[in-house]
Amino acid sequence: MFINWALQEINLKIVYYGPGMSGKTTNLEYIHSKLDDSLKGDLVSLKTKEDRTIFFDFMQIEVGRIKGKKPKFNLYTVPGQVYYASSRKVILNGVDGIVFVADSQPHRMEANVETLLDLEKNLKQDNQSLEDFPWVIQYNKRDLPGVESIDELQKRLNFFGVPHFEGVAVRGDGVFATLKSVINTVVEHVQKEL
Ligand SMILES: Nc1nc2c(ncn2[C@@H]2O[C@H](COP(=O)(O)OP(=O)(O)OP(=O)(O)O)[C@@H](O)[C@H]2O)c(=O)[nH]1
Ligand SMILES: [Mg+2]
Repeated sequence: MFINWALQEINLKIVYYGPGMSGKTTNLEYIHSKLDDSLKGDLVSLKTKEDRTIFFDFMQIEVGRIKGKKPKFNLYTVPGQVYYASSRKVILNGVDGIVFVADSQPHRMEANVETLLDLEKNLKQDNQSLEDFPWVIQYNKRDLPGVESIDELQKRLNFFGVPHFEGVAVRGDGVFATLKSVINTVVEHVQKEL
């Protein structure tokens, strides 16, 4: 969190985290395509020619007020591919809330679990933990055949019982429900600190 007292602005950082190809960038693209121009900045994406995120995607949105101050939410995605571990660490710096975008396909279960452990490890280095951090889960790609059941995903990934959402990010299903939930969770957390 960063407060600009002169402008009465609160900057909050939300990071979309998850394994490679789970749909993190697709979430931001959908949000960007639907929000009114007055509420959003440009979507900045750094991608390979195969459309994989290299460093991060970034956009800023403005919604509501917290104790008279204008909150600006800075949305980032991390690159999910295993070898971008150090980028993920850098992007997590100063994070206020996380959306974990899981891939619902059974063959990605292991990647989901590993990425969640990678996230917890990175938070720990910053003296934080998923146990008491504002975060939510999106089970994405629910449109694909043979996806894992929500029960099973919950058992394997949601060990702290955080809010969870089903998503079909390519169609926008669940994208705003997830965003609203993480924003509410972050705002609740921040209000206690102000
Ligand atoms: N069928 C289906 N495909 C999806 C869905 N969401 C995303 N995709 C596709 O999955 C692929 C990867 O999506 P991205 O949003 O680039 O994934 P990412 O998590 O940003 O991947 P990295 O940047 O490599 O970590 C793209 O081809 C998307 O169109 C979904 O809900 N259903
Ligand atoms: Mg991406």
